[in-house]
Amino acid sequence: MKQLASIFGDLHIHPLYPNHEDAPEIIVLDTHNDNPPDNDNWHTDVTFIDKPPMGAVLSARMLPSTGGDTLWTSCIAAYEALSKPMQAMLEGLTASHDIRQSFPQERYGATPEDLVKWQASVEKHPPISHPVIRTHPVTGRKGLFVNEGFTTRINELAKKESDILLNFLCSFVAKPEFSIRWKWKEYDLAIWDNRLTQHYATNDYMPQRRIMYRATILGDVPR
Ligand SMILES: O=C(O)CCC(=O)C(=O)O
Ligand SMILES: [Fe+2]
Repeated sequence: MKQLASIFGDLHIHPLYPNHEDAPEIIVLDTHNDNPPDNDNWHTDVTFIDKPPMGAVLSARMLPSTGGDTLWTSCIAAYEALSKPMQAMLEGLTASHDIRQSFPQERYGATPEDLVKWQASVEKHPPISHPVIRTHPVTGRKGLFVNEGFTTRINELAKKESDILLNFLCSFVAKPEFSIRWKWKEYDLAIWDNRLTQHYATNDYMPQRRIMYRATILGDVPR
């Protein structure tokens, strides 16, 4: 899996998710009653760094008897469905992305040992700005580049304006018209372009266990 992902580029080592003992580039998402899922929100992976991932590879290693589907949505389709005045208004705006929005201290810094790791990760990853409308570096198509997982603020707007607009944009991308839903079979492997997509891991299988491995491929600076 690591070799497959490496074909596309350098791999990211996640600062907070547990990784595989033999390969730090492989994230192990092992969810069960004592470690409930936290990817049940729409997000683009790792937008809290200056070069967010261009893609990721996800492999299903242990599945619940039902549930645990993953959905992906197109931020290009969402952008193209916005009215022209809304598209024009968003052009040129930037937004802040913060690791703490998806990796809060309450969960990832709960023990003294975790807290040290969490504090170091947060220090290493201060909030970062990216354009609200991004152009895909390969296709040249524009798409929405804000997500519920990490985006905290549209920088140029008043806080209340930003809150309302982010709320709208982050729910708009989730429309079924822009999305697909994957029902996993064991050892299925998904490869996605993370630059202008978001995904959502459904949390509907507790108290069953589900294990996924992820490799994350570094990308370029969003423009
Ligand atoms: O577990 C899943 O289905 C997806 C989890 C996720 O958000 C990810 O691997 O980036
Ligand atoms: Fe994700």
